[in-house]
Amino acid sequence: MATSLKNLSDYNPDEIPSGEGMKIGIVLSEWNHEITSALLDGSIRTLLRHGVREENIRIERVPGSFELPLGALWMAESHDPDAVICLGCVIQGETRHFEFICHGVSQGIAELNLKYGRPFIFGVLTTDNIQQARDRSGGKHGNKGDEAAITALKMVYLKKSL
Ligand code: DLZ
Repeated sequence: MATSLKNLSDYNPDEIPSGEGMKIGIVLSEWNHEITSALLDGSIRTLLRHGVREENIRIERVPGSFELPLGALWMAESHDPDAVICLGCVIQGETRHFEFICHGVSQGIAELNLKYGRPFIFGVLTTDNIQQARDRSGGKHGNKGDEAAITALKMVYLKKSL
């Protein structure tokens, strides 16, 4: 589990399925925008690199990570993508708000996967501080946006190949 042992952008490109013909939705939380826009850049760059066409990537924004599950549900219902990538960043504060947001968003996204039978990817950083988030959004531990995009490609491919 420890991302300090793994670079989130470290993968063998030869093992990644082609995204040609795939439609991908991305739902982006506006909270901690510096971080989430870097996650978005990583996801888009990775999807394009692996053959997803720009016109097949649909991006919508929600106010905070807590709104990601509902934004993702609406994305799935209105645009019918093969997968929805949810990008957010929750940073620990002085109160228990962090726990409630993390629980809500992780549980909500997990439920969407099973309810809709399609991949809703958990691309949400949950960190103790802003430096840990920077390290994981294009810093020394890579970019979780890359990881989320790769996960989407692998899951869509798995579904199509079954
Ligand atoms: C309120 C709040 C706080 C304190 N911190 C974060 C955060 O670190 N990351 C994030 O994505 N959103 C945060 N929010 C906003 C909530 O996700 C949500 O938008 C509000 O509680 C309104 O439902």
